[in-house]
Amino acid sequence: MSEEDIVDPTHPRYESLMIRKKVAEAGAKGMLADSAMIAHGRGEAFDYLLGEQTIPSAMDATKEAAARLVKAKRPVLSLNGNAIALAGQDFLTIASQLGCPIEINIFYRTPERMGALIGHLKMLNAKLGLDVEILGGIPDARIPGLEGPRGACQSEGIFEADTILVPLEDGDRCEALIAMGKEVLVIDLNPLSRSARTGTVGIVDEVTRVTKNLIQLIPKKPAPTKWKNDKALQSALDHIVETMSDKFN
Ligand code: PTJ
Repeated sequence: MSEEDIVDPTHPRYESLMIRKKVAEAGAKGMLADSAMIAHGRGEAFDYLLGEQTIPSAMDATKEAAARLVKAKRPVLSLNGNAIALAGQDFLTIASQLGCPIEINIFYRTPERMGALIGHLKMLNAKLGLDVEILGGIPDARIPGLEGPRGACQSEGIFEADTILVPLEDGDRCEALIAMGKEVLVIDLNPLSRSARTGTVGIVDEVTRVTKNLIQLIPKKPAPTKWKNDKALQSALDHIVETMSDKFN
């Protein structure tokens, strides 16, 4: 029995430990980058500071992202290893609600990882009875300004998309997509990350909470606003500072 099999449901950090377990299991299946757990740990640290909850500014950002995805002519969900491991099933549901493809676009690209990630999403597609198009396996275009395999993308996916949802994205790619003139909707627990700051809308929240919220919000077809991303990120930072200072008062 592995340590992940003996998570006690009464443990105060049960939810967090179960999410960590998902990352460990996906790693064992060859779906993840070697540094995936480190990236996850960084996210956990920020989530702890946020109180492991969807704060009001994050809910506003999620509503804004839902509105922009619904309004988009060619939306795409760009998923990396961690996003698929944590919320693959929910992302398929969102893609099906929007009638858009998912493109697997990973930083550390190897044929083995791509095969494992495509296989995992296809298995979930079948389990849910969905037929979401999964792109990324046969790239035929490049994101300008991104060298090497991580710039590879598909023309009917990311390359031609007008609006892209990018969870746990690296800052370079977010900048490159913005430079292509796209609306980039970022999910990142770190309000200071380059992705959160560069994206059109930065959702400072844990990816599994965001997907659950998006599934509720998309059918309501909210209207986009004149979104001020800096203001929302500042609000997330203020929340962290206020919560931390309250602990010592
Ligand atoms: O699958 P690949 O090859 O594309 O690689 C994916 C990782 C995540 C390993 C790679 O993109 C990476 O190293 O990412 P970074 O630069 O560590 O950034 C990850 C960001 O995601 C950090 O800012 C974390 O705070 C944030 N993050 C981590 N876990 C979560 C998260 N945000 C939301 N929900 C999470 N569960």
